[in-house]
Amino acid sequence: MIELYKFVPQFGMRDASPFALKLETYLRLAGLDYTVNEVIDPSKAPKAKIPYIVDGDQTIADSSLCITYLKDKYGDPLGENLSPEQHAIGHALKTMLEERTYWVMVNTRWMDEENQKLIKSTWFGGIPAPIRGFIFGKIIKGMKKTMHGHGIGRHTDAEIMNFGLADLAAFENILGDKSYLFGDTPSEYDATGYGFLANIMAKPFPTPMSTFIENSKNLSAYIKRVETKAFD
Ligand SMILES: N[C@@H](CCC(=O)N[C@@H](CS)C(=O)NCC(=O)O)C(=O)O
Repeated sequence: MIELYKFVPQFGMRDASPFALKLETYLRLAGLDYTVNEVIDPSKAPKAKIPYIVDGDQTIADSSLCITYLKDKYGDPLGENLSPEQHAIGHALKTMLEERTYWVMVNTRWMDEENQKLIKSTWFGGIPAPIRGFIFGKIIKGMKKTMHGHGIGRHTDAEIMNFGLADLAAFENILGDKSYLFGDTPSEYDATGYGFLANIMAKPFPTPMSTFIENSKNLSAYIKRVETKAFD
């Protein structure tokens, strides 16, 4: 049986990690049976990041490597009817969401002082008070360093948000009026789309990006559609 290691549900979200939500959505859409292990501390994960899976004697860390493994071992029911061009577009969209839009989310969610207070008292609420501030402070410092190294952390909040809004506009234009990115049936790229868009809509963190999704002709309905297909 496949074991999925993901975070404890948070902020009304099945998973506050878009990568973990993407992977669980993929498992559901692909019709694969799995069990869930909820992780609190990612530092103990094989690559110190969530999600990962264990399947028999195999441990695979990184949502995309997990999906590649699952497709190789169990088949690719979500990708077999896609053209090479659709795969290429899906790949580009997925990479945009994971390697750039993600950092816009990290900036709004973790660098804003009010959000920091909320995360510290909820997600980190189980950690005893004397060390909670120390651990949380260390995490924020590490994230700032990573964001600076990545480059995104060198821009103003407004510039960063504009990157995110441009990404959402690109996604919206490719989705158009379709039910899913490539027609009437979901593909693995919709698992990524859902993991990220649903997380952008997480209730305690309203941003211009969540407003963009609310005002979009199809994006809110798309989130609901993928969620229903995968989890209902
Ligand atoms: N490329 C990885 C990214 C995973 C990732 O960044 N996970 C974050 C949560 S959203 C994490 O575990 N961060 C913990 C840390 O960096 O300490 C994937 O696709 O799984």
